[in-house]
Amino acid sequence: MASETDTIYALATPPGKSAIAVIRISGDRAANVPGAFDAKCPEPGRFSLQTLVDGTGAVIDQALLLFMAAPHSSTGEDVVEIHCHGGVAVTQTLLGSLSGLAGLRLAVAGEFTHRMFHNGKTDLLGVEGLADIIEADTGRQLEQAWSQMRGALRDPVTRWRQATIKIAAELEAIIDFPDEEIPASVVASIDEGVDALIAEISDCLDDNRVGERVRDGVQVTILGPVNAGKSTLLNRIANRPAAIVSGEAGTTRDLVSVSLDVGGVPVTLIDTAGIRQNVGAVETEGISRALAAAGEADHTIIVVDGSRDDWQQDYAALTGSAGGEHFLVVNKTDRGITGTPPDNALLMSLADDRGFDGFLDQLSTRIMQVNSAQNSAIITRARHRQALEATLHGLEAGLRGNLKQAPELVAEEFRSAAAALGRITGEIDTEDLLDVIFSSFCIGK
Ligand SMILES: Nc1nc2c(ncn2[C@@H]2O[C@H](COP(=O)(O)OP(=O)(O)OP(=O)(O)O)[C@@H](O)[C@H]2O)c(=O)[nH]1
Ligand SMILES: [Mg+2]
Repeated sequence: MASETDTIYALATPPGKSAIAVIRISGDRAANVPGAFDAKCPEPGRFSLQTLVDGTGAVIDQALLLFMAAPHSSTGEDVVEIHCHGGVAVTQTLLGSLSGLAGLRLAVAGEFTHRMFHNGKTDLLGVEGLADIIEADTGRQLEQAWSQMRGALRDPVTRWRQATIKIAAELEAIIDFPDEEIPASVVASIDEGVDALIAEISDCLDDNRVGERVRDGVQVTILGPVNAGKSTLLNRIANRPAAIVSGEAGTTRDLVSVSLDVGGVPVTLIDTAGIRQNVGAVETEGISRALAAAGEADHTIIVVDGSRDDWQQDYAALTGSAGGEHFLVVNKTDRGITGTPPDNALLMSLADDRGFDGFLDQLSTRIMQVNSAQNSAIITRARHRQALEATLHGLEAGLRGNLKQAPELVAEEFRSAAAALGRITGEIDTEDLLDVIFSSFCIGK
């Protein structure tokens, strides 16, 4: 990232035409910016309507200016906001003029939030929560992002970290007196404390990845032999003709995906090429994409044509490729069913809509399971999970260690557990993490 002492600016609203656009300026020179347009910098915390003019005295715009003096701003620095009219010429002229001012430069992606973090305005969980608020497409995602901002993970992590540090410190105090035997009561109390921490953290990890799924969405893949009615099912669920349906086997080649909102959980539903042997290069590629999409899925819907003699073999052959939980849809029951379907089969006829409502209920219930387990929805990213797993690893290793013979090794395990917890909130070695996190931000954030 370029120099952290530069004053930075960026359009905070999307480019294009709008009623109002906001340009944000942060840094030591922010308060001088209004003067460059022959306007006055308002009092801190006050809006003021000002006419902004260019070097020749021509009016660029009449805009509301807001000044927030350091440290009472989102970045912790002096911040000026220009709420101007959202025309292309207005914003481009203002941004062009800003680029010509000494000591000012365009912010890089995520730089405002980066300064917010560096100036102690928020921790890493706050930064991630902010990104999630902006990215939220469904109400459930927004609710989760706010609960994250408010400490759903920060609070327990802080508590666990303090408890772990306390245990390590107790041990180190004992190590300072090597000649004395560690009292049994101390050993018991350390073991008890660590056991309790392990139980709580394991419980938190055992959440069926609810938070990550709400944030990232759930992938549902439709898999099956050619002509079984997969594309018909996708269109029925999406309520529009998203995929081509025809009686010709091998109609679908590429993946066709539609986005759905199932009770606030974003769902990507993917239709795939029918699976069959001995086909041309294009269809073979389609089939390998189908199998890859099924492998990655959280839920796979296997659709077979129940009127065909070999549908049970088709089903058996596909279960191994179905990622996540799978369910079986035996379609075309209007033509009769060959053999006895297994108990888990959902009998359906998309020709006359029979069985569709029951199927949809089942699909929603499975996806909503994710939605209803709200209490445990506090891990929203893989990095949280990895850090908690590392914590657990350290605590368990500490517990297994020999407290009497090698207390310093045990203390070291507890220290590493505490460090893993510190990485979640950003108290411990964050530089490498920051680059990963801020790379997902856009300019102006
Ligand atoms: N009789 C009957 N026909 C159906 C039913 N569902 C779909 N079809 C028909 O079966 C044919 C194949 O349907 P598709 O949805 O294209 O099948 P697909 O599984 O996507 O096929 P591929 O893309 O070739 O793998 C079409 O003519 C559909 O109208 C059903 O329940 N009963
Ligand atoms: Mg198809």
